[in-house]
Amino acid sequence: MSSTTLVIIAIAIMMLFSFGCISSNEDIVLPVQIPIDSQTSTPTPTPAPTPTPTSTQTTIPTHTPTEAITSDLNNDIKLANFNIQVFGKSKAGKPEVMEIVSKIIRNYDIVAIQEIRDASQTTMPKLKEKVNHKQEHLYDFIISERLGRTTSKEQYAYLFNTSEIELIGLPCTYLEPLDNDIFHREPYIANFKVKNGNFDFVLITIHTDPDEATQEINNLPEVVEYAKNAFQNEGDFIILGDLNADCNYFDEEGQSPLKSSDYFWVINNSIDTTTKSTVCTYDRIIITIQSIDDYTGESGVFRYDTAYNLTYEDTIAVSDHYPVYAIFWSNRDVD
Ligand SMILES: [Ca+2]
Ligand SMILES: [Ca+2]
Ligand SMILES: [Ca+2]
Ligand SMILES: [Ca+2]
Repeated sequence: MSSTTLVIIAIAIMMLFSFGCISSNEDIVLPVQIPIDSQTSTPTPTPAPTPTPTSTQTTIPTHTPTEAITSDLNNDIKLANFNIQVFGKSKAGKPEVMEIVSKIIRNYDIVAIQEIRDASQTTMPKLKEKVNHKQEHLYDFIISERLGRTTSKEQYAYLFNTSEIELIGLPCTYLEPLDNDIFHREPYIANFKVKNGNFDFVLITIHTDPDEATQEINNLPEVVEYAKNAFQNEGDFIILGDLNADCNYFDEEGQSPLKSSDYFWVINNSIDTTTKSTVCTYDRIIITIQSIDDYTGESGVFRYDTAYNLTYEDTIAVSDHYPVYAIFWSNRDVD
């Protein structure tokens, strides 16, 4: 056998065993199903509204938050995370709930969603239709496979405004090492880029299992390493999700590998992300240090109950979580 033949066989074997995310490559044809309404309709995209004054804001000292507020609308992108508690057919059948969820989503350019429980796979298409509201908006979504160790499966989704954000590369769920079942629901990883600027970033969303939240949170740096390997040209990695990162499930003041100097916790410990009586910072946005210069310094929890003047019953009918959000510059990226 010639050495050339051996090399060809070796390459073929490597290709057979390669798995996981494929790094961004313009030649890749995406197998993910993204029905693009935007190609068939040409309404003028409506800019996302500015965050309501009812939102609690946090700042980091090196940045002035007022910059974000006074900036041109086209110079930033609004990212949010929302656990829409048991989001499935039952909730999708409640128009008033879907109305509020849609209204919340339209405040942001991209939203990571957790706790989709929907064997029928009809809830996210229905939400997208509602968000787009007769083609006035151009949102689309990508969704993970159904994940979980038990028969109760959950999916993650990213819902994004296609006039502002585009998907690049191939999304994937984190592939755990053999014989090391760390995550109940493996994080969902996807690479995006803003259309009117140069900010590109990888999102990593997770809904941790409450009972094993600490272990799962402490293993998230491994997921970031995996994502860095999959998207080698990227410097900005953003972990966002319902991490259950507080109260009985996680010591938010304690040590964690995710609290190393490589990371900045955008949503700080003082924020209450629960709609019920508990005061817990379960939902988080955590960025790699390379993203600090892309972060405007503006973030917080979106109190949709006060923003939309909802009763307690109407509020908890939507979710037991509030969304959390962070705003990034669309044109200051260097990596
Ligand atoms: Ca697992
Ligand atoms: Ca970047
Ligand atoms: Ca807290
Ligand atoms: Ca960056």
